[in-house]
Amino acid sequence: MFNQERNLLNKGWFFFAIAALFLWAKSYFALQTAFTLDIENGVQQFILIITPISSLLFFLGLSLFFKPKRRNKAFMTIYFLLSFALYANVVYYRFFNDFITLPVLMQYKNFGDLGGSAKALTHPMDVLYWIDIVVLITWLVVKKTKPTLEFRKRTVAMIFAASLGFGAVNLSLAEMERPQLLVRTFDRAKLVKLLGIYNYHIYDTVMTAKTSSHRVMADSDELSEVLNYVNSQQGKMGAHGEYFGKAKGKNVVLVSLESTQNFVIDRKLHGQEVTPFLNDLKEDSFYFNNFYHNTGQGKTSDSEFIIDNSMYGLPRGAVFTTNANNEFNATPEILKGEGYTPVSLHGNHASFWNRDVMYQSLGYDHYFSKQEYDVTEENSVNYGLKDIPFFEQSMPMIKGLDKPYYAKFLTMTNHYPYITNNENMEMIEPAETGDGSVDRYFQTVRYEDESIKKFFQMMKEQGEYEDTIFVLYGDHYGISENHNRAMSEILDKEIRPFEHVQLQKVPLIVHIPGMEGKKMDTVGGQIDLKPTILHLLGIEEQNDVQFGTDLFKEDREDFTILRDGSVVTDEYVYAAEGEHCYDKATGEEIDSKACTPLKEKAETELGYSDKVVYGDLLRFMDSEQQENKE
Ligand code: GP9
Ligand code: MN
Repeated sequence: MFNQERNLLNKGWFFFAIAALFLWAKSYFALQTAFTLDIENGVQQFILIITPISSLLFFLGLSLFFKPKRRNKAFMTIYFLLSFALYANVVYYRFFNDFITLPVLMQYKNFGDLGGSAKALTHPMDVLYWIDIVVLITWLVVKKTKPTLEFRKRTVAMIFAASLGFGAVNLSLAEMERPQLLVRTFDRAKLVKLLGIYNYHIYDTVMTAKTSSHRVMADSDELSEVLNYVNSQQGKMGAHGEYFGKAKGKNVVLVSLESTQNFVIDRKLHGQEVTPFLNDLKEDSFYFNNFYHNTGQGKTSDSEFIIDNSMYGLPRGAVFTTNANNEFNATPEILKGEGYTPVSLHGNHASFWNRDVMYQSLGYDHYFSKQEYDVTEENSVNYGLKDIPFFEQSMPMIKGLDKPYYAKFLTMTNHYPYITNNENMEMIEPAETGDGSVDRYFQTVRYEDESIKKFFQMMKEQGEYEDTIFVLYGDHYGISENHNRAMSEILDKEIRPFEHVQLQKVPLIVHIPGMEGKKMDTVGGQIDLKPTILHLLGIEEQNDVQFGTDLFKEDREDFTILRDGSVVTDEYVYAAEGEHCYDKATGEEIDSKACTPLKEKAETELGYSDKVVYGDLLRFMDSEQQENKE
């Protein structure tokens, strides 16, 4: 028989190792089977294998700091909590197709939804998530003599060193796979895929703590200060454009043109137009050729935020992920109050950019996301559904809506790295700069243009066109500074900070059936779309924090601020990076003093906007309005 001393089952380290193995196995099992993580390559597969290790060694290791008497209990409690976190996500995912976040945990509503169907959401196979706990407890009880968890200091140090090592490898591989993963936080599925479920929760906790501390410190005086600023700005409040009410009661269709910059409009490549349909459309539309995106790291989600709120995105991260539970006064919510049905349509996962949560805060009635489209290998590329099938499949969805609707269509195919996966998609030869992304960009833009053409055809054929106004805009740049060499070849000029700022122009086409087109030179940005749209529909804003102005207003100030602090007016271009000041008409660099007031205004305005978002100041709006009435 075994000597007690030699029996492995009595060894603390053996127990620890087996438990860690169990926990790793079920975490890996969950990552593989319970969530849809779209593993794309061998590196990601490898990440998935190692990703639970660092955090489970770390957390289980914490139990070793307890007094020997308490250690077993501490160990099992931690083990149970980790298992519970894992299983809770598995069940939550079955229902919401998303991962739990702390703010969501605090929103009892979500769990109310879940409550009724919790039973239906558990499967017999789920026993696998719990059976290990039974085994471990039995082990501890049966071997009650001395299943010691007595570790030498050196062993403890090794456990934490291993945790750190695995964590570092995991993080650097993740960063390689998705640069700026932690800063941008665009997608929980991506975070879980690249960091694992436990690290994801640590990250989520830190983020939540950070944003909620800002919120706690804020008070309503700060809101008054911001309102004073906004109301003192020229032409902000109650200033109507010439077209006020001209589209009263019409449906509104917003089309977000993914990564579409204005330089593609009217451009020819190999003698062919890159955007033949948009070029035609703009002739009988209001076409704004001095229109800029104001987005930051939140990319598409920032553009959505800016357009619906007339406030800026954040200097770091995306409002959609950091402050999704704030109080807002967004266009969808306002329009809902006017009898509209606000919806968003997009062929990517509902949780991407936290849209599923944020859309509720913005007042959308429904989000038609990937789940509701028929997405196959063939009809998708890159992030999801290709633009043409996206518009085709969207038609019955919007036809089924109560009118009038406010429907936002987010295109996706023209997204970095600009991939086509079928010859039919390639309607123009790529460019020949030798920079693959830039070269292919023209092909995917051309494809996007075709999809918009089809969309307009279908809207006409199906009788949706006449009663609808169309607002098409580029969401943000597509070609970053990393591609300046190729871009200077395309544009046939050097890309200085001046040209860089000018490249942040995106197309804006406002098409109102039955109304004649006009080229609009006013300098503006996405920040101006909320008042512009509301005014077209004849809706007055209330006492509201909005930083933009109606683009149709005759004497509006030609002005827009980019998220990096750059400013464009009719006279000047101020490039924040390197603090260069240029004469807008000639592109000549001039004395930076000319731009100083612009620079200061940008800092003030962006600062106020950030204050509102970080402090969740709009929650004080009701009391503020009350005071104003008195
Ligand atoms: C994905 C799409 C692209 O849903 O919005 O996001 P982006 O990377 O452009 O922000
Ligand atoms: Mn985008």
